[in-house]
Amino acid sequence: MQKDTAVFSLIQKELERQRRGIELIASENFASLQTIQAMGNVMTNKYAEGYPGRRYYGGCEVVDESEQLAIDRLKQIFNIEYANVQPHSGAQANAAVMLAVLQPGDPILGLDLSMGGHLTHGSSVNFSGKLYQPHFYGVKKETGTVDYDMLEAKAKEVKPKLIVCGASAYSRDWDYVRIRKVADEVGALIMADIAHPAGLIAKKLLNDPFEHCHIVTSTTHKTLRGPRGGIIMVRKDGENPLGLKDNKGNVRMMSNVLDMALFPGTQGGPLEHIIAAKAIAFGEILTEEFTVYAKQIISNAQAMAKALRDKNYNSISDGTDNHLLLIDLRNKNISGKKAEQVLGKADITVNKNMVPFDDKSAFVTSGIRVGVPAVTTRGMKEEHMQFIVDCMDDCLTHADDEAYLSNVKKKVNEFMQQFPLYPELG
Ligand code: DSN
Repeated sequence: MQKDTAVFSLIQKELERQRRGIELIASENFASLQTIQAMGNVMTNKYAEGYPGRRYYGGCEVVDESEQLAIDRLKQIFNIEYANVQPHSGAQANAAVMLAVLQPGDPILGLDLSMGGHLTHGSSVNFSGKLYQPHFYGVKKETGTVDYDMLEAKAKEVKPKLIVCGASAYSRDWDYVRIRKVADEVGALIMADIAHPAGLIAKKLLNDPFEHCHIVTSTTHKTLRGPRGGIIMVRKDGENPLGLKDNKGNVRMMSNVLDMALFPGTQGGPLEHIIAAKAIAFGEILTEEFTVYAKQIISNAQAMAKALRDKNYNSISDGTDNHLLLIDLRNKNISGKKAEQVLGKADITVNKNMVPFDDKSAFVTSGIRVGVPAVTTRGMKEEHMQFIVDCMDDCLTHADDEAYLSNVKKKVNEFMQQFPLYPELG
C-alpha cells in the first residue's frame, strides 16, 4: 500500500510545532519515545472484551499478559488493591464510576467548572449534569482556595450520593480528611479525580487521596506522562459503604462493580495497544528518574510563580502546590482569549481559562492557565522559568505589535533548540 504522505507530513509538521514552541498547557506533556512507539503496535488488531483471564474472545493470552503488567505496575505505583486500566479517557473513567455508584437523578456534589472543576463533575452540558442531579461547591473569593465550609453546608443540604473532588484548574492541594468527614456524615462516597496531579501524588509530593477517598480516577497523559487514556483505582477493594450491588442484587466488592460499569457498562473492546503503552509509562513512573522529574515539576512551578509575581501578575491563591498556575489577567487589561492568541504568535502555547468569579464568558475569560510538566520534560530547570515569564510578559505588553511578537517568537525558537525533543526521530 502506498504511504499516506498527506497524513505523515502533517504528523511531521506537528512534531516540528512541538519542538520549536514553549508548551505551557497544564494538561499536556511529552510521553517517552518508547511509550509513543508502543501505541502504534499490532495489539490494535485484537478484540479483548472482558478482563485478563476472563475474555469474550479467543487469542487473548498475550494481551492478557500485557494488560496484567499494566495493572500490576499501577497497583505498585499507588499501593492499591484494585486498578482498571481500560478507560479510553478520564471522562470515560468518571462515567463508569458514576454508572457504578449512582442511579439516574441521584444528587452529586463537585467543584464548579467556573472555579476550576471539570466538565464531568456535574456540568449541565455533560452526561454527569444531565443524568444526575448536580450541585456545586466553590473557592473562597479572598483566598482562591476550596471553600470546605461551603462543601460541608451543601453536602448537608443536598445529601449527595457522590462527592467529587479534584479539578482541572486548581493550584493547591486537597484536604481529603475533611472531605471524608463530610462524606461519612451524609453517607456519600467520594471520587477523587486526580487527572492533573497524579504524577506528583505517585511520588508522595502531595496529600494521598487513596487513604480517604473510596474511588480514584485519573488520566494517564498529564503529569503521569503516559499515553492518552484513563484509569480507575481503589486502595481497599472491600470498602463498599453504600453496599453497592450488581445487577442480580448481590452486594459486591468495589472492583466487581467498577469493572462491570466500565465494561460492559460504558465501553466495548479495550485499546490493548494503548494499554501496552500505559504499562511502559507505569514502568517509567516506578523509576527514581521519575521521582527527580516530579520534584522538578514542583520546583519549576514555584519558580514560575515567583517570576510572575515579580512582574505583578496575579495568580489565583497567590502561588501553587502542584504543577500549574491560574493567572488572573484583569489587572493587565487583556482577556484570556486575547492572551492565548498573542502568546500563540510567539509559539508559547497556553489555554484561556475562566478565573473564579469571572465576569467574562468561557469563550473570552479573564485568565490563562499555565503548567510546567511539558517544559520540565524538555529538561528545563528553575532558571529557565524566568526566561519564559519574560517572554510572556513581552508578548502581553506588546499584544498588537506584530513585528515585536515575531521577534519574541524567534527568541523562543532559538531558546528551544537547547532542549531537543525526540531527537531519534530526526
Ligand atoms: N482537557 C483537560 C484539561 O485541559 O485539563 C481536562 O479534561
